[in-house]
Amino acid sequence: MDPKPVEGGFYAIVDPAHCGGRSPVEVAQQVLSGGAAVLQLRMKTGSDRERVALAWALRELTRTARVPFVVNDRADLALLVDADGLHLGQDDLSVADARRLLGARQLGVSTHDPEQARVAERAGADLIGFGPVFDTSTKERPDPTVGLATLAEVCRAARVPVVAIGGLTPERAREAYRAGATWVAAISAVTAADDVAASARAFAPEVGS
Ligand code: 3NM
Repeated sequence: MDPKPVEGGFYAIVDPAHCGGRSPVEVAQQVLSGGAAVLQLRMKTGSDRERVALAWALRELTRTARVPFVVNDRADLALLVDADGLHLGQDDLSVADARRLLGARQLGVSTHDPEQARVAERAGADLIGFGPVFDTSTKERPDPTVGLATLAEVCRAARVPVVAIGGLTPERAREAYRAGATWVAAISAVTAADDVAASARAFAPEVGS
């Protein structure tokens, strides 16, 4: 069944390195039961076989929940598991090359300053990730923190939806939605929380805006 049409909200990212030592599949289940509107797999370590196995497990869960599933970095993996989208970093495939492989699937690009956001949009990104909005210790070697004012500037200029990312908490999510973000993404504040579902719920815009 196709995913439900969604217009924004909590963009969950599950990274097995940030699940508080728990199974990422169980954490993903909790994230979905907390109403995440999108679920992205991020997995920077481990073997390809482990990555594929986890991607399939999350693909099944998201299909049952009718939530779009996005794979980070890897076009081959996105195609293999029939993901709804691919999220690209600045050093990954270009949007044009990813488009050749993925056709109409959603392509997101991580950007870290207004110029990168403009370039990604011109290149045909369907969605722009922008951050880190606040300090984060989840990402190794994060780019400089951009802050809410620059997030608002990027949201005003963009004609595609913007995902705010980096150091977001439920309280800060409210500010990010107010700054114009369509989506708010978080890793540690949700997947490392004691009550994952409750934390996911607290990121929803109807709670937060
Ligand atoms: N990308 P947390 S910041 C994966 O700036 C990622 O593009 C970022 O984790 C960017 O919610 C980030 O735990 C880490 O801060 C987000």
